[in-house]
Amino acid sequence: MPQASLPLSPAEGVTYVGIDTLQEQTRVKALRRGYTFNLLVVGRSGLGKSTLVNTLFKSTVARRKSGEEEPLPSTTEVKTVNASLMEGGVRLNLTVTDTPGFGDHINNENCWEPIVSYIEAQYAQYLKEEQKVDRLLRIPDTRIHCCVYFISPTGHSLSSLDVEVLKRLDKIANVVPVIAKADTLTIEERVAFKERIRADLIDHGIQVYPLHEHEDADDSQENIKIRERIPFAVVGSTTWHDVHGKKVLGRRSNWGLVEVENKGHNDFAFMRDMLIRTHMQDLIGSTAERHYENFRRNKLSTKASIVNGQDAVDMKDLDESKI
Ligand SMILES: Nc1nc2c(ncn2[C@@H]2O[C@H](COP(=O)(O)OP(=O)(O)O)[C@@H](O)[C@H]2O)c(=O)[nH]1
Ligand SMILES: [Mg+2]
Repeated sequence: MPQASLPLSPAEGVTYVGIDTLQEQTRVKALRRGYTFNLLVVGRSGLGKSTLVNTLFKSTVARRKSGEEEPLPSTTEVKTVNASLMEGGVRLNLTVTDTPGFGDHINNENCWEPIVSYIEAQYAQYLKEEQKVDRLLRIPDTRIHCCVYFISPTGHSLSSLDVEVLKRLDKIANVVPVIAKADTLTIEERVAFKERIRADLIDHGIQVYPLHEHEDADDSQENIKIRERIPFAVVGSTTWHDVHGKKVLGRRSNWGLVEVENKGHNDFAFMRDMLIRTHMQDLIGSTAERHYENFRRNKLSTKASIVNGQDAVDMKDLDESKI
């Protein structure tokens, strides 16, 4: 009988199978398909959410057109802004959803419900598509891959509303907390405020992104640096200013200019780099593997117990209204 195993090394002069092309095959396929990345911004009115969304678009979309002014989609009425970017042959479909009006009432009891429902509705939609007999080859992904939570720059600590909302959001999505309007705090105030917020997060058992689970040695080096900076103290602006002949986004006051993308001035560029350059794939992956999976497991086990409990449940009764 001949040997069953094939010698794989071309050096040995025998069959070359080509397993080493798998990586390239995967890469080419991913590039062709492109990526979808969905962000949600959450926080009280007036904290600069819409401004930050526009800043993010300007610094990623408009920047590509040599800093020229580009008409921006309005986020006051339309809550979702969308851009399709193409760079180095990679297509990215970037969507940012704004949640106006959150926490604006005197009684903010359950004010997080519309946000939680929105996130869960996207999971439910995906699950519904996945369960269809004739499934789409590629299910449109509207799941929220990252939720940017805006903390008011009070310099004190997290408010009780922040704690209540964060406790709910961290169970269902990747949460990145940011200190809004960081230009209103001094450097010392920022450092102390960040420390207090980190302590509050630990005290309340709130898990923010990046999570410790499943990270390997390379990730953890990078993540340690990010964790030292979290919550990112950000500044947003959609106004271009001229600095030594270069156009930069910034906020001008009587005492000087805060440059949005200057890492010495605030953490906006750190946040953007994490979201777009270093952790996008991980945010997308962990949403699918962890948060969506939890949702799916809960829904399907509820369904299963309903079916077991009532022998003759019609599958029609288990449509999306119960999901
Ligand atoms: N000082 C300061 N003001 C900001 C910043 N971002 C936005 N603003 C201002 O805060 C106000 C409310 O901003 P907006 O983006 O509409 O907040 P939203 O209600 O959270 O969407 C506007 O006057 C903005 O110009 C910031 O980073 N620093
Ligand atoms: Mg707004």
